[in-house]
Amino acid sequence: RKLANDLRQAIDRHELSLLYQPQCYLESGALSGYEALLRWHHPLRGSVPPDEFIPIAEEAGLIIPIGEWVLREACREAMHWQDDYRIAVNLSAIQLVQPDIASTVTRVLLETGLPARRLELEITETAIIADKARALRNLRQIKALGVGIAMDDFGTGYSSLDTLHSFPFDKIKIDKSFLLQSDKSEQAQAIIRAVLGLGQSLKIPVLAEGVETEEHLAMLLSEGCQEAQGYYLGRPGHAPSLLAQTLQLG
Ligand code: G
Ligand code: G
Ligand code: MN
Ligand code: NA
Repeated sequence: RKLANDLRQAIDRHELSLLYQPQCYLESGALSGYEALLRWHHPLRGSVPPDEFIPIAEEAGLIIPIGEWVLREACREAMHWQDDYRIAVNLSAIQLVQPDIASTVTRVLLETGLPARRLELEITETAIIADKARALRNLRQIKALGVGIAMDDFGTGYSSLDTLHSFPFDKIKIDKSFLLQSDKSEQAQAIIRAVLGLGQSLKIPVLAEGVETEEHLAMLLSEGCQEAQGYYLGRPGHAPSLLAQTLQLG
């Protein structure tokens, strides 16, 4: 309860910020884009993890203004980059079923000037299942703008295959838990291979999350995975435009 009240003022008090984690093409090793990851610095508690405050924001209805802030901030940041990398933004289930979500995305793109093709929205299966008809209608409208739609945390929801069947996703993100367990679990390796095969059959590029070692990277490359993200490739960090400025100064 208390946290929800504090969260209500977090935007105005500039306590929210975004970190950016690189996503890379495996074959060329080139950067493909960044995922924006929300952080909250609470004045007394310090850093509160998103796993903790996003559910609170969702319950209190605050995910609507916070989510719009994230979207605008991420698009604005991406406009400062020299190259036209993609910016990936997580969308909560609550945002996804708002009747005006497509017009919110349209407005933010117009306000910031970001070309639609540079934006990708990451949606979880659970988000779609909550109100499937409405979620799919909104996703179609957003996709029609030219915005990419990625299925996030793939393999952890309860109806992965049905969800893939319902909507033409532009990307599948294999949940990091599979790669993290793959060192010790042949089952986890088999699941990764199966998802890569699924992506190939459906002609949907697959991004593997949780790449923490060189071995992970080598395995994904040999199995034909298209993209990767993880600590081995880069941790979530400060805005790339700020880094570029620092490099120019130094
Ligand atoms: O960055 P980190 O691994 O701590 O993120 C934890 C979880 O919070 C992930 O599931 C991630 O998708 C989610 N998350 C991070 N930023 C956002 C955001 O801006 N909006 C939503 N809805 N979820 C986010
Ligand atoms: O659910 P989503 O995919 O949006 O969450 C991304 C989260 O995964 C971020 O909070 C990020 O900090 C975390 N993450 C990114 N790369 C790695 C990694 O290599 N290992 C682990 N353990 N977590 C990661
Ligand atoms: Mn994500
Ligand atoms: Na994920």
